[in-house]
Amino acid sequence: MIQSSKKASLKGIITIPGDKSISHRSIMFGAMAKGKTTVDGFLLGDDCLSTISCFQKLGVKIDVNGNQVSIESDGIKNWNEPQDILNTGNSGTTTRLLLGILAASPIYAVMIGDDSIAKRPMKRVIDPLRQMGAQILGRSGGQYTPLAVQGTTLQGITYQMPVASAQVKSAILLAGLNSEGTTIVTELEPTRDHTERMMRQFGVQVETIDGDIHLRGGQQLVSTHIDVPGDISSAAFFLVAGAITDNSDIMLKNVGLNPTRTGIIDVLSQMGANLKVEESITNGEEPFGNIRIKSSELKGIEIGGELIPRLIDELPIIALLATQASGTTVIRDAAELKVKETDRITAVVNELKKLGANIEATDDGMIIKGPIQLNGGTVTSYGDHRIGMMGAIASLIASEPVEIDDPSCISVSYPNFFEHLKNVKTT
Ligand code: SPQ
Repeated sequence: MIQSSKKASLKGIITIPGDKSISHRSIMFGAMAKGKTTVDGFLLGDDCLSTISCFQKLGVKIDVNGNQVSIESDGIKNWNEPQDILNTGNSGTTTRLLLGILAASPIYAVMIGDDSIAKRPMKRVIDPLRQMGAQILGRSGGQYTPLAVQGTTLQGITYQMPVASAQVKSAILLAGLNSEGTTIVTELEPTRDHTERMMRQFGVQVETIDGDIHLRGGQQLVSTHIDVPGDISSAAFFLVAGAITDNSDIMLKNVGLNPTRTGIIDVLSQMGANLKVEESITNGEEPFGNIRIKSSELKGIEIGGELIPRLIDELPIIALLATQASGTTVIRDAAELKVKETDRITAVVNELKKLGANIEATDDGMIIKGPIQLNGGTVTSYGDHRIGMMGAIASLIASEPVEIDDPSCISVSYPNFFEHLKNVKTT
């Protein structure tokens, strides 16, 4: 796909599609609860459709009508044993959270994903689940998919997390919910807390005491209604696009503003971006609001520590942002980027270098010097939606056309990304 080489200005309004993390969890919780759960604002991205298909194979009735979804279940204890393999596609969230759920269910199941999932570490989830009594087999001694799980009765665990990962935390909590005794999780750094918030929406008591998450097993979920706010990780591409293009002024509506996800707003503010969070409303457990962004003069900053889990998925687009900031931007403490859909440190550095950026990889991040005029070229997405979208936004400021080798991967998290881009592009 060829993107235009004419420098663009962006004007208008974009309503940001549903949050991927919350959409996955709405299906999982709705499926575990007895009764009917309804969801508004569901993200119809490929990853969330993989989650739906896995739970349909467990006998859960799921109807999709536009962005509205209804889930009817007899509860986790009454799921069907699937005759077919559960295919989690490209989705790490589906694979790891489903594993935690199945480990404490009465189900035997086999899970597989795509080539990217086959390379992503599963031991980080399997280790604590095994400590709870889970019976899981996986390739290379339980490190990779395909995974086979024989659900059984588990015991709660007290677990100190060795990595900052919402997926590991969530897999343990979801297993803990259906286990005997209490589960206590201590995080390395606070990560996105959508699982804890959704537990409360389904009537489960979960408490954070001195930073530790305490959950009593055996609590019943009460089916409910979930409103999914827009995904700030999707909004991030347009926040950066608005800041780095000339004469731009865009309003992003319905953006999730959960404080465990708003690191991108902190970074843009620290870099001097012309941005305003217009309002913040809480509907249910998740806050959301509108963000207005205009063309900005940016300066380089240091990004690391507790900020990293609050913007981990935004680091590819933040790297592009940093190429347009004056001075040096240092991203550190982000080694987790190496185990995402692709190695995002290598991918970002290679692809932005191709376009002429001054960027170097480090062991746990990158160093970027700016501002620099980007050239055209072909951006390889490595099948990673966030690298593909980074390339598309780079095309707005490049001097020559930018081609993206496989834009189809973007549908994993933002199926109408190109339509939204076209709607706000004025030149
Ligand atoms: O689901 P998946 O493939 O892992 O998606 C990514 C993404 O870029 O969309 C990561 F590659 O987001 C993860 C995120 O990085 C979604 C997530 C969640 O919903 O709990 C948590 C983060 O992963 P982790 O490994 O830090 O827990």
